[in-house]
Amino acid sequence: VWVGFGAPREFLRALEAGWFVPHFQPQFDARSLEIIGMEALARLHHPDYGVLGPASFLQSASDHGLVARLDEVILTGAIAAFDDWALSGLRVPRISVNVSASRLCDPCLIEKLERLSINMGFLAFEVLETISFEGEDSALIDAIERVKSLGIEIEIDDFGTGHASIVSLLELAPSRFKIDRRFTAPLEKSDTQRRLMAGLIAIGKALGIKVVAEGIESMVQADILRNLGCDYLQGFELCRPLSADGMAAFLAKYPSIRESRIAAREPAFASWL
Ligand code: G
Ligand code: MN
Repeated sequence: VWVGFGAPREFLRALEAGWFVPHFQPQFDARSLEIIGMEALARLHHPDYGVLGPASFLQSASDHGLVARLDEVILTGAIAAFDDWALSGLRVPRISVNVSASRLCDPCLIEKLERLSINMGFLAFEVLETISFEGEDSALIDAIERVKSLGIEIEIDDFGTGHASIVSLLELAPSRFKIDRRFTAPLEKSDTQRRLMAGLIAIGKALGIKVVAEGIESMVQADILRNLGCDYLQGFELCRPLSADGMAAFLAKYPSIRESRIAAREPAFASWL
């Protein structure tokens, strides 16, 4: 069993050896089922333990003060994959990368982003809702404004589970927020949960913020969310996270998958409302 990196230098060595790579999971338009974006997810390709998710390394990254470094490696890898797909004629409208508060407030971040001297219009940063957005954290708000001015969009991750208030949503004006999968899981069974989801979606509509529902694990959930007016969907049922190469293969065959999904889905049924 994997016990994590004991020392900062072990973690650094793994970073430098290229053990950390982004995997990718698409976000789909809830109506057309077209791919509208792609979330980059950090994975550790461990030579002994195989492919591991953040649960097995985020704590040691944080203990060793290396979360910002990890974020950087994943961002660079995600941009490289995006370029590779484009060279193969596989068009992806946008890539979303998870960004920690420490990375956002790293004074070098903006410099580095500017040095990439590329059009940032295809890039979004996912910021965890558990980061405090309240007034006292003006450094964070400033950092977010600078990131936005480079053309990078902001997405609030795990909406509904952390500290983000409606006031801070107004202040931040993100392009999208992502409703945590704990709100998606009970949709089929509970009328209360469907009404709650309708309310969360209504917050997005009121504020002009697009809504992404996470953790879609059945097409019934996808149908319910579409009928509730949710904009975008992400989850195992639509596509599991895949390596860059795996995603290239998925992208190539997706048009026909999409056709069969559209043909199979339920027509709008108001009874869910
Ligand atoms: O916090 P964040 O939303 O960034 O978490 C993303 C994680 O959620 C990824 O590691 C991914 O593997 C996982 N994930 C993606 N889709 C699903 C899903 O449909 N169900 C579950 N249980 N997890 C998912
Ligand atoms: Mn995320």
